Amino acid sequence: MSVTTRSVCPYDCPDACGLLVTVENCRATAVSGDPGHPVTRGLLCPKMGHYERTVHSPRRLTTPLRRAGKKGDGVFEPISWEEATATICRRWRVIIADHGAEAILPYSYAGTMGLVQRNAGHAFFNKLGASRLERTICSPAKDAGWKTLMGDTPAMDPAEVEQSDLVILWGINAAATSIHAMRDAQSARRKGARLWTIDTYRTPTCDAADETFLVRPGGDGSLALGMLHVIEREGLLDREFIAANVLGFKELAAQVLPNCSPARMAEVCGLSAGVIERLAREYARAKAPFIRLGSGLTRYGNGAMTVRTISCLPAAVGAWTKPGGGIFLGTSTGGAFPLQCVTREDFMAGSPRTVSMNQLGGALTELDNPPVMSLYVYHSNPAAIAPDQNAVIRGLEREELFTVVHERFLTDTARYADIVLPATSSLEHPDLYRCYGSYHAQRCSAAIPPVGEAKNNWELFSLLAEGMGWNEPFFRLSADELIELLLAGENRWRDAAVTEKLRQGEPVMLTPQSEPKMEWVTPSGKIEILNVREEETLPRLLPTHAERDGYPLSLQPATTPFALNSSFYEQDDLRSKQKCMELLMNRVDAAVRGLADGQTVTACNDLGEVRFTLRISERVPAGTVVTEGVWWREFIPGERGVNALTSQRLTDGGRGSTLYDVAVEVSGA
Ligand SMILES: Nc1nc2c(c(=O)[nH]1)N[C@H]1C(S)=C(S)[C@@H](COP(=O)(O)OP(=O)(O)OC[C@H]3O[C@@H](n4cnc5c(=O)[nH]c(N)nc54)[C@H](O)[C@@H]3O)O[C@H]1N2
Ligand SMILES: Nc1nc2c(c(=O)[nH]1)N[C@H]1C(S)=C(S)[C@@H](COP(=O)(O)OP(=O)(O)OC[C@H]3O[C@@H](n4cnc5c(=O)[nH]c(N)nc54)[C@H](O)[C@@H]3O)O[C@H]1N2
Ligand code: SF4
Ligand SMILES: [Mo]
Repeated sequence: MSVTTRSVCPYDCPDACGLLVTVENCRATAVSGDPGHPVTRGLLCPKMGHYERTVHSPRRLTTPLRRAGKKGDGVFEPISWEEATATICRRWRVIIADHGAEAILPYSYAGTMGLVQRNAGHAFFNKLGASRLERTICSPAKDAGWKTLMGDTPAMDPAEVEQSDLVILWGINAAATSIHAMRDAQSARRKGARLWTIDTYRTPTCDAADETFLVRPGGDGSLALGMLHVIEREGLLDREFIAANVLGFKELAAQVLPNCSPARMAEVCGLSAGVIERLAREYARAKAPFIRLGSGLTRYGNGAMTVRTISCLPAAVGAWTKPGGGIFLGTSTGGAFPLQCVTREDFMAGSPRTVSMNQLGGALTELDNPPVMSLYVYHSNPAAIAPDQNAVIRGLEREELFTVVHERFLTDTARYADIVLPATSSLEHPDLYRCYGSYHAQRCSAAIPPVGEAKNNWELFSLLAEGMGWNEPFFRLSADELIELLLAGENRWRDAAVTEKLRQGEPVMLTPQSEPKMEWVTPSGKIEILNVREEETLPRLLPTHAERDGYPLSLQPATTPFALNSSFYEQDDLRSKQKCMELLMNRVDAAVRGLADGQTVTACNDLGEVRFTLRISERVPAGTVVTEGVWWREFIPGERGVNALTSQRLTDGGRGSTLYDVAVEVSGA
């Protein structure tokens, strides 16, 4: 007999799609987009069309494992759950006695976005007194840049895009990473809007645009400054809006913009002065220009400043006054559910040290007082996704480091574990989801029983709490009870009726907090182009890190439609659509180096060397090379993936990763 159940896509994607899952004999047999979901409206991305192939993949881990070979070899033997948890707790007690609890480091990110499962370890590690992980790999520079200018002003409603007459997808590969934003942008285009993309190479998103502008990596701040210069010089400002709503435009115009002529900015961003002038004029003359800002351009040494500078554009032309006008970076619905009920910061005694997840390599190999003696990884794959892979792997190879990995698959990270624990997929556990690309939320129950002996994140932390001998009743709550805590009460986002629908598993729209749109939640009550609380009081041109590294080519470790970070490589058909780990290079750069399409090449810099298959491509401008996806080691030609070339350096604001701020040289062989 087959039944169809509602579920939610758990992945780190802005959309948290509503799913319909067909279940036969306790197995998921088909997955489709929920046509009744207000945002998904039946449309799923190619990755999730056969989610059942991930859930029931023969590669799934089904029992706990103990290492039976050298670290990294991937040789294991099965053990029972009792033995696994007893071993972990025993090792941790010894480490705590010898070095203190800070010698234990949790590492997790966003394998699942569900509020319970994603945050399941926080209470446990708070109580343990472990080192705290700064979870900043994705795009904290975006928030930092926005905050400098806009304070706590809530995001506009992205659905307004349909009322815009000029849509700019800026540093976002929406066709791969935000398919519903792409659908809505195309819908605006059908109604007459022009669609521009601004990227570093021609992504699939660019194919759908009227025009594409390719900038030098990390050069968008100069483009925005050049546009502001022209807008000011040619009197295209909305002076009335600025007088009433903006602090410091005069200072920007007097102190910064004079040095930002299109001719000068052209040298930095790579577009011609004429194009910068045209962009400025057309942007300023649009009735309701809408910018959707992605995360690509934030992962640079100047990322926060770039976001801050671009965000000045709608203020300069008064775009905010029009329905459909403004800039959208992502929603923040944090206030809708009281997350502290799950994270339990109150369990923390003292103030353990903090380790940046972007500097795991350094933490494992260089930290002292105490050194990291145990690493507990859950729903993340740092051996593949974290910057400076060589440092991370040197750390994971340390014989005395006790590593535990809770995973669905034997990932690059799990291969280095002393103990591997099998994790459930999202169809096997309940959770509550909100999202960062829109305002919907949904709760779901398990659709099928756990595959093999897999356990979910929360169950496992309950077991570990028991193993540590803790009597705290919190750890005996079920995942459903935690969801109830999150749903308790009502707030500005959700009234009783919305909360009841959530209880029933229906997708709901939370009430956006962006009405009225023109209310600036900053200390001055205005958009603060001049922010005297910052070290840099005004936006200005900042360099990237890599431009000082001395290598000639900018490397973009970009996204693919057929994977999500290092997830989905278990699906053979999705992987084969990506072919192999390619390096896209312009014909000119290939000719200079004597390289031919299809050959193996090595990209290198001071951090490492990585082998790729060369693909000569007109999608990439000269001076830039691109690789898409974060491949598992078993499927690549060499020993290292692209992150052997990315660095542990941080962004100018938000302490984010600088994964796109990379320079390399490429040679044959
Ligand atoms: N299919 C798929 N979907 C995903 C993901 C995935 O890996 N695959 N990852 C998920 C995650 S975790 C995230 S954070 C989001 C990210 O989604 P996006 O915000 O789209 O971020 P990216 O795809 O990393 O980068 C967006 C674009 O920025 C470009 N870019 C890089 N540097 C610059 C620059 O200096 N200037 C400009 N203008 N453009 C630049 C890149 O070439 C890329 O095309 O997507 C999520 N969704
Ligand atoms: N070169 C390069 N590096 C990148 C990026 C890039 O585009 N290029 N993107 C960066 C960005 S934006 C981000 S956000 C990070 C993402 O980095 P991660 O958050 O580490 O993301 P994934 O690679 O998807 O790995 C998630 C893992 O969680 C596991 N998992 C899924 N669900 C569960 C669960 O319920 N429980 C447990 N225990 N495990 C589960 C999956 O099997 C998968 O192996 O990577 C960053 N690194
Ligand atoms: S990965 Fe994103 S677009 Fe694809 S199904 Fe999940 S939420 Fe939707
Ligand atoms: Mo991300």
